Amino acid sequence: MLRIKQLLIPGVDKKLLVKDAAALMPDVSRRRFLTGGASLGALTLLTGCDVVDGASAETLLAKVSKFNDAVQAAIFNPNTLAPTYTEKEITRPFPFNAFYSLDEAPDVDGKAWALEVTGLVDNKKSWTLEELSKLPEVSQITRHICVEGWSAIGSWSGTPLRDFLKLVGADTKAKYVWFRCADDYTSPIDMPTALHPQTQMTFKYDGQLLPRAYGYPMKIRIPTKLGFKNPKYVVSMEVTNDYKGGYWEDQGYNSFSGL
Ligand SMILES: Nc1nc2c(c(=O)[nH]1)N[C@H]1C(S)=C(S)[C@@H](COP(=O)(O)O)O[C@H]1N2
Ligand SMILES: [Mo]
Repeated sequence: MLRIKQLLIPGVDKKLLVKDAAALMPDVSRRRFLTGGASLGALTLLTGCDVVDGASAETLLAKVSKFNDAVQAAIFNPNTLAPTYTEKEITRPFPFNAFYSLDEAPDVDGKAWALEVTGLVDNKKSWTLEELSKLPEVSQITRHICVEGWSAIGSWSGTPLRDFLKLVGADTKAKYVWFRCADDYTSPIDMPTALHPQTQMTFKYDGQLLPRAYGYPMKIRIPTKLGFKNPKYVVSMEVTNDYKGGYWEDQGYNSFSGL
């Protein structure tokens, strides 16, 4: 089973580190950090400083202690961009993760597959992979941060979700876009995040057709959110005002889980 286990920083108690960092935060950041689950992953997202990859606990705490009003304002701006990286920084091989092992991952037939678009949209229809492949393509090299305590840098290409939502006439005043997946995974994304410039309908990984491991034929890539809010093997997208829950959200992970 190719599953990445939590890597602990030698000599550092993860829980204590998270607690120490929280204590250093200004009130607003601390509140959001605590309601977001206060995990090492959330700390990585908040600081852009990856303890798992070898930054020391001191480096991380120094960064947190420099949180000031400007940092705070940026964190709560829905247009804050996640950091981007160079080709050379890509993690190889990129990890696979799901609530099961790789051999159990959905084996989707791209020719039979279609993306269902429903809910508060003018144009309710299903989109074939061929139709979707004609949409404009952009690429990003960003860090994926899993709440379980690992992170990895990868390269994803596809169409900005906000462009697609405009194309289908989505009601962008609705609260959520709710995704369902071929493996029965689900996740709701709040509308400001769905409209974030880096939120992507992804069809390629590292310049190649999205491999089965990473969500063929389509995943949603959201670099401003923790990994579990990046649904793979997506089969439907619903624009809705109802909170419909999600696989990890229903098990107590905070639905916000991001910047
Ligand atoms: N459909 C589906 N999407 C999913 C998951 C899953 O189990 N099923 N796991 C999530 C979690 S917890 C993580 S960390 C990432 C892992 O993505 P990767 O395999 O591309 O690294 O997928 C997310 N999206
Ligand atoms: Mo994850």
